[in-house]
Amino acid sequence: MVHVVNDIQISPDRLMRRVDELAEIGAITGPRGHAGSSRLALTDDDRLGRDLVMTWMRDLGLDITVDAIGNVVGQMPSDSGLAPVMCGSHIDTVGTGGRFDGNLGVLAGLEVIESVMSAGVQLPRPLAVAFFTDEEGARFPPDMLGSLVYAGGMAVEAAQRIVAVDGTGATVGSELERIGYLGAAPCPGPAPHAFVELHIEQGPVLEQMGRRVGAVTGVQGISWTAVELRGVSNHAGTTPMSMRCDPMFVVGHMTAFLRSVATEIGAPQVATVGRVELHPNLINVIPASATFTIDVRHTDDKMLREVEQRVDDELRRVAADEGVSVSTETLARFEPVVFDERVVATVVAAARRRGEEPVVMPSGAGHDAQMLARMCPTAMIFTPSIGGISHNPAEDTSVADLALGCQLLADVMLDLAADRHFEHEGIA
Ligand code: HGY
Ligand code: MN
Ligand code: MN
Repeated sequence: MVHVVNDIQISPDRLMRRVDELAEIGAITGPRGHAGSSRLALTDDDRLGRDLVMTWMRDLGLDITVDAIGNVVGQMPSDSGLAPVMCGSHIDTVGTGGRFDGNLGVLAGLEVIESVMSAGVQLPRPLAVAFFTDEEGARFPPDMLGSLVYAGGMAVEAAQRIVAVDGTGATVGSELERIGYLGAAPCPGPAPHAFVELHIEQGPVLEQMGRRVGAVTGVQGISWTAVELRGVSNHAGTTPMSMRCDPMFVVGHMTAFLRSVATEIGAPQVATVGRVELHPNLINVIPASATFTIDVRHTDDKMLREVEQRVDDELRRVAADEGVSVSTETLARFEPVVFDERVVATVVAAARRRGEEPVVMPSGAGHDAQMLARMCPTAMIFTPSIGGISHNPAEDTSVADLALGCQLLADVMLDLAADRHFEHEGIA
């Protein structure tokens, strides 16, 4: 069946105006002068970002629901009673965020819906766009928290009890209430007919391969652990090396160990120590305690479990040698997710209709789509990241690639609304 390329034309200018306006909220300037955003989940800046996107949803006349974990869904008015084709992502950022991570998928969804509504196109079922709470998990772990609860992967009461890692004692529930986003809609949310997320790749693959589109097959497994080490604080000048119980030594050893394990295993294995806190954190005091985080990921869960075990064994061995006590807490653990091949094939076909040969690839980063995949046929569209940079104000993608990604989101959503994904056996 020859598909007529859908005649919905998105407006790149309108998309970029919204990207720029949202980026101004929590605006930061990176060390090399790049403009980024810092809107940690459920902070005042996150609230301002939410308010702005909700205003755009209201201006479009969308039916808006806010649920008990603060997820917001804007749906085209429809008396069909049919589940929507949903797109979306997140608008919370890491503390040194860029302008596109998450934001692109939400604002492109708004752009697609506005384009469809202004073209007066009648669809078999409505379209919807969502932003999910706390995708980054940087302030309230785990990541993808809002979409996890939306998909029924965590009870909303348990999620509301999660305490911020910043030592303020704030909880998800107290912050939702404080910023006015403790919504009435129940969790889990209603299953969409299908879900597709447009997102920047946040890595180097598309740029290195000279391609403009990624058809994402799934998301690798993610394991986050917080480690607390307690040693003996002492004088840096008088304590012989043989008498030290130094938690920072264990942190340093484990950081090097993680790098050696990831190097030995090779791609796609990755390992990161992203947060280290020392007490008392003074130049001439052997630390009393150290807390640090371990982020390890792999597309194969068996391999990921092996790495988790090796890391835990080495941590306990080197801590015992150093006379340092260890306690660990799992902050996030998500198995690898494989997206619906028919939706991936729909992304591939849409890209080819636009003259682009996509890279069929897994995602190294976590995304809300990996949670929605528990509820409905789901896939993602990647657009290139310049220099592979993300979680950094220098995060950038060309306007032409952003516009192509948004146009493909429109194409795929219209295909999904007409159930054309069911014509695909798999990824051709
Ligand atoms: O951690 C991640 O992969 C995502 O950015 N939350
Ligand atoms: Mn993201
Ligand atoms: Mn991110």
